Amino acid sequence: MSTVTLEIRDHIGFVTLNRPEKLNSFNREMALLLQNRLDECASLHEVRAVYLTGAGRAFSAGQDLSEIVDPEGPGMEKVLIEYYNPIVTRIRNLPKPVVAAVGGVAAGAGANIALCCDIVLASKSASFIQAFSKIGLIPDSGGTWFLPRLVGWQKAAGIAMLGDKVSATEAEKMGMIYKVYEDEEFAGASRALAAVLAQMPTRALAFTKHAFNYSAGNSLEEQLILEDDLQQKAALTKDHAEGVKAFLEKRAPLYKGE
Ligand code: T3D
Repeated sequence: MSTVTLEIRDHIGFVTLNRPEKLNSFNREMALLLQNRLDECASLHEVRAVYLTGAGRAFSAGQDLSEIVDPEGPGMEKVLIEYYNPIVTRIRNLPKPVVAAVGGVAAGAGANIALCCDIVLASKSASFIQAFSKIGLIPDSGGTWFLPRLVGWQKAAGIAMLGDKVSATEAEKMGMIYKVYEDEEFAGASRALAAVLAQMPTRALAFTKHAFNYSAGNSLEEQLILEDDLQQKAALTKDHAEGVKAFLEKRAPLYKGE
């Protein structure tokens, strides 16, 4: 069985981290395969939303620590450059919404890969752990960039330095994630949300994502110019024309991601 599976249904690319016996911790094979799966989702027109999740009781426990102590293993420098930085960059640049469906523990790089997704959903029993400080490391996979922006400097510093286990409910309260669902509702509700995204005007969502990516580094003036540029592109899409036409005809729009 593949360590990262991709199944396409109803315009959603279901990407599943699949080493449940190791809590979906990343070894080389899984990290490179996730990159390939994300590339497939980016390039296939039929995929209009991505649903990233973990098999079994974890989203992901981050780096497979047994690989790190293996003398034949990749070593620290390679792990970031070959594994995690390309994963985070791919998720942020993927021109479609990426939903992280966190149904269990997300630790270390696993937590930060979830947090770099566009919309993070969690089951009530899930948790997020910046496990790095416990083993003498710093938050990677974009953790030092995303966390302060999501929850503010103080909360981010506490969570990163203490390595606290943050429950899904706390994470939702502090704005770290979008929504928590009761465990028994989680699978259905999170897939339903991805299904809604997959029926939306995909290119407008991609432009929105692009604008968000740049907002952290841009001045207001620069951002207004970027919005103008992207809005002009959005205005030329078939989905925009369909949205306006459907509104005037008092019917539901039928978007095609074009
Ligand atoms: O050099 C570098 O490492 C740079 C890269 C950094 C990126 C990172 O992600 S660093 C952070 C790495 N992750 C961690 O430190 C988390 C380690 N795991 C845990 O703290 C705990 O497993 C959890 C809090 C996530 C879950 O705890 P619990 O009690 O629910 O499960 P468990 O019993 O600890 O784990 C179950 C199995 O998964 C167990 O295997 P076994 O004994 O049944 O054969 C455990 O060893 C394995 N496992 C869990 N996490 C990892 C792992 N195996 C390898 N690597 C892991 N990260």
